[in-house]
Amino acid sequence: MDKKQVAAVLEEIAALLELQGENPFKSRAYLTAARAIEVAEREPPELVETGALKSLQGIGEALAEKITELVRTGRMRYHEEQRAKFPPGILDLLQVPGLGPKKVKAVYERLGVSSLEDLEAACRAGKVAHLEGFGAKTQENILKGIERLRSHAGRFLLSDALPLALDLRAALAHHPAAQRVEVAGSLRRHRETVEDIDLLASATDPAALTRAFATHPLVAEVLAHGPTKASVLLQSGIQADLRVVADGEFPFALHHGTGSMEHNVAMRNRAIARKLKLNEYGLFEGETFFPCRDEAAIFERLGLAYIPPELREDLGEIEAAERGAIPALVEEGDLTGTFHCHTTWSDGLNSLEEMAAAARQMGYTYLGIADHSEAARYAGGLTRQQVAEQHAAINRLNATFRDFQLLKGIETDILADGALDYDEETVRRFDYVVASVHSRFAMDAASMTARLVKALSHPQLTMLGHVSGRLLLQREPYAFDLEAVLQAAARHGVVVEINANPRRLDLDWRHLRRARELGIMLAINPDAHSTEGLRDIAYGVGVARKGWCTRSDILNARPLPEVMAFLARRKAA
Ligand code: DGT
Ligand code: CA
Ligand code: ZN
Repeated sequence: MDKKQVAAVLEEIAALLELQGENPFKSRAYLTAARAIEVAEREPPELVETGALKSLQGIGEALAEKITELVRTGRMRYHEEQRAKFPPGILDLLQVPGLGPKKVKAVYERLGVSSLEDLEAACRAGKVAHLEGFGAKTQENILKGIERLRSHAGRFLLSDALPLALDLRAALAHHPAAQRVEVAGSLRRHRETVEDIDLLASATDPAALTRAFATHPLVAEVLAHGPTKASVLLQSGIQADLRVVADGEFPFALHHGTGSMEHNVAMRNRAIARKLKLNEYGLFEGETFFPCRDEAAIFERLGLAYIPPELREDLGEIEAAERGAIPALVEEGDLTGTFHCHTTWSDGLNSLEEMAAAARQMGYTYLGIADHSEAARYAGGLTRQQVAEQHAAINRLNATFRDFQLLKGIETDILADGALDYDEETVRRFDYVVASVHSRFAMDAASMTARLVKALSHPQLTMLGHVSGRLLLQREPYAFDLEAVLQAAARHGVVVEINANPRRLDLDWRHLRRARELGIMLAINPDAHSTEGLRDIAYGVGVARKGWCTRSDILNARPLPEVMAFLARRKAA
């Protein structure tokens, strides 16, 4: 059993306990354990056999025993007992956006609803609106949620697909028959969600390579298998397709298979305007084939500078390439540190020391700690006393570092009225302040906009966190006027975060151009709750690149002295 499978069982138990109205601490314990397993450095079987399981944060004797049973036998009796208390479809109901365990419990107990189909029928019959605590509006939202759930079905987070795609690519690239192997499709373009994994290869023996692909250990089922093509279903439920072409065709097939469709159409039209034909097999004038070594050569043939895959969305990249105006996109290696990270002081899994060590290993010269503020009780928000203690701890650690520094930040809740947490004096003690919405998502657009704009006007605010509140494939952004919020951020000189957590990727790349137009400074933050979470920053870099950002657009791509000067200016303002 791998980490994800173990974590999924623990998460399911947490949900089932909540459905039974058990003490919330009990189900929280299972969620904490799931997260500890996910971020553990070792795989579950090793954790079990070495006895290291119990030393993980949040896993006690009883839980360790249950997890051991699961890892050794593939089953956990306790899990099965909890499952047996409900019909199997009930867990699907929890996937409906806005339908928490309390509401699921109500529709199950009072209406006998135990599947998505039942729920939809009950809503359409108007029965849900009559339940206490529901109403017509909730019923309507549930119907919308079911619809959204169905339209999301079959899409995966970039972060679920990319590591698998890279594993497959590496395995294929090592095969003796392989010449070139690349990930194509929406993954190569760094879209936030993807439908499948597209792989493209050239090989001296295509059949041998497709065979290696179809028999890879990640594969659960072979859907189709020919000499130059194969489609498989991976154990995680994601489909992966491999196409193998002759090496001379590879650049054309790669460009075509990378897309987007809209970019491809624009490129094909550009070729036609030059009396050429471009398709997945080549670039032709009449019957004459123009060999191209790589994608850059194709672009060059069409009078264009190389267009990085992230920009291929037909959003002006071809015009820019024609003018030689493709920007030098920011790279992960440009980042000097980051600002929004949690530790065991609030709801993070690793200590200040561990987070600092991990950041230094990544070559950062600073790491900004921004634990939750007092209002975020659900996440162990810091009291004023704890703020003082954490600052003392940071000072002690900083005294031991050379060429590295922890910064004292905070992620303060934006309260319902747009106020920030803490009194003026406490707020001034931080090097910087990130503010985010964590509660009361259901306000109408006008109130939510006013709330955000009010928060942005706070003189001590440095940065706006996860702007839209969306959770990809799970929760839509709250209703608000993004343009008004961006304008307020620009007016007050507030930095806007690109939250790199792969479930958020918020601000969305589609809005980054507007943010830059308004002169807004951006920061790429992992919102890490563990040392491993720091690595999520790569997804944020992908978003920044998709949004045409260069190094100069990103605050944490500047050297520390400049960052400190920026923060100090902000505080003095
Ligand atoms: P996805 O799979 O929904 O996440 O998005 P993509 O972009 O990976 O789409 P996919 O896998 O259907 O196709 C991969 C690429 O192949 C796509 O980005 C563009 C290209 N492609 C596929 N079908 C067509 C087509 O009918 N016309 C053109 N011009 N290109 C296509
Ligand atoms: Ca695809
Ligand atoms: Zn947050």
